[in-house]
This record gives sequence, C-alpha cells and structure tokens, in this order.
Amino acid sequence: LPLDERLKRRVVDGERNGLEADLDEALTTRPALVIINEILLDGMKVVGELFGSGQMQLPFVLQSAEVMKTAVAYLEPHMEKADDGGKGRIVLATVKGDVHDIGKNLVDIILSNNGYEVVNIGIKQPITAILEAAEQHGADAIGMSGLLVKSTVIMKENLAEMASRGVADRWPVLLGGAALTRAYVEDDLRAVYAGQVHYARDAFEGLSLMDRLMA
Ligand code: B1M
Repeated sequence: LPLDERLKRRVVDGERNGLEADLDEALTTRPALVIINEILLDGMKVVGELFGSGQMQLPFVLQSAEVMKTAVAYLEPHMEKADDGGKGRIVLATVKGDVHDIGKNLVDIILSNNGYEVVNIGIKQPITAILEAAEQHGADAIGMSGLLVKSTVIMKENLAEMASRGVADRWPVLLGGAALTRAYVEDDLRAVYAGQVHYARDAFEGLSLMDRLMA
C-alpha cells in the first residue's frame, strides 16, 4: 500500500507494529499536523463508521484509539511551537460520564503549542471538579469536550449549574465534540447561560476562538 493508505489502515486495524517507521517516512514530506488531520483522523472516521454500523466491536475500536494516541504522542515533538505560553490559561476536561479524550488532547496540544497554558484535568469530570480547577488555577476560560449525545445534555446541565452559581460572567466556555452542533450551542445552550459560550468544530477553531477571546 502507498504510505498514506498504510498509515490510515494502521489506525483502522489497530496495528502498531511499524507505526513509527511509517510516521518517520511521512514526516520527511509533511508537517506533523497535516499527517494527523489528513491521514490519521481519516482513519478514526472510518473506525467510527464501522463501529456505528455494527461492523467493528468495541475492543477493536479501543485498539484503534491506542494507535491514534501513540501516533499523536510520537508526532507531538515534531510540531511547530509558535509560542511559549502567556496568552492565557484554560481548563480543559471531558465531561461527566464520557471517556473520549483523543479530541480533547488534540485541543490541548494545539493550544499549548500556540501560547496557551492548558490545565487538562482528564475525562469524566463533573462540573464541580471543572469549576474547582478553574478557580484554583486562575483560568481565563473553560473548555469542555464530549462525544456522546448524552454529553451534550451534560454540557447544558453544566452551564445551568454555572449560571445558578452566579459564575457565568467569570469564564467564557468553549465546547467541542462530535455530537455537538453549532445550532445546539448557539440556540439551546446560550439560552441557559448568560456568559459567553462558543462552539468549536475542531481544535483549530478552538485556537482561533481563544485568540479572539484573549485578545
Ligand atoms: Co466511542 N462512541 N464509545 N469510543 N467512539 C463514538 C463517539 C460514537 C459516535 C461511535 C459510533 O457509534 N459511531 C458513539 C456515540 C454515539 C452517541 O452518543 N450517539 C460511541 C459510543 C456509543 C461509545 C460507547 C458508549 C460504546 C460502548 O461502551 N458500548 C463507549 C462510551 C464510554 C463512555 O464515554 N462512557 C465508547 C468508548 C469508546 C472507546 C473507549 C473504545 C474509544 C475512546 C478512546 C479514547 O478516546 N481514549 C472510542 C472511540 C475511539 C470512538 C470513535 C470511533 C472515535 C472518536 C475519536 O477519537 N475521534 C467515535 C466515533 C465518532 O466520533 N464519530 C466514537 C477522533 C477525535 C480527534 O475527534 O473527539 O470528535 P473528536 O474531536 C474533534 C472535534 O470534535 C473537536 O476537535 C477534534 C478535532 O480537531 N473537539 C473539540 C473535540 N473536543 C473539543 C473541545 C474543544 C474544541 C474542539 O474545546 C473545548
């Protein structure tokens, strides 16, 4: 198989052997981020489709996720670092009940490499933990990720909780994840939250939103 197809297959098949060598070869012609966005994420998309249609079982999805994570970790040192921090601080979490963290960790990498300090508190985080971290670290913004449809409901509850605690004006909130839509965030979620709440389709939109918010 040609290199790009081979790399994509590695994600789909959850095949780690030889991954680094293929990534090294890809790095000779393309930047790390292009490899992630144009090849590896394509592979994850296929995994999602196979899983969604019942053609792939969960343990194999997990293996694919592990390959994806290994590849991103391997590529991270090769990414261009535009800035050394100091543009602002964001607390990042995957919401309560949700374990998906590949997207959140990509957002972490992109923001960290572009001048933001990221306090990544992990997966399955209840709103109390998110707010505690934001308070403790003096965050300028809060980012929540979640891929399950259920997580979009949790996000709404989280915003309602922030509103009822009277902290809506303290932190702008960035939301992302596959089950969210711009319309849901801008119509439904803004209705329960007086503060700023923004939808980010991908990690780059997350970065441009932060740049706008912190300007
Ligand atoms: Co799960 N899973 N999964 N899964 N999984 C999905 C999300 C699903 C759509 C698959 C499907 O059915 N087609 C489906 C959800 C269905 C729904 O809710 N309607 C699903 C399901 C059902 C489940 C389980 C319930 C399965 C089960 O147990 N029966 C279970 C849930 C467990 C739980 O959370 N409690 C489960 C488990 C898993 C694994 C553990 C096996 C694994 C996750 C491993 C890990 O993350 N460490 C996994 C995976 C890998 C997926 C799919 C296949 C791929 C997700 C992924 O990593 N994509 C996924 C299919 C899909 O998404 N279509 C699926 C790549 C990643 C880069 O994309 O996270 O969307 P994403 O991030 C994007 C943007 O969304 C955005 O930026 C990124 C790109 O730049 N973004 C942000 C994300 N967060 C952001 C935050 C921001 C800004 C942008 O600012 C704060």
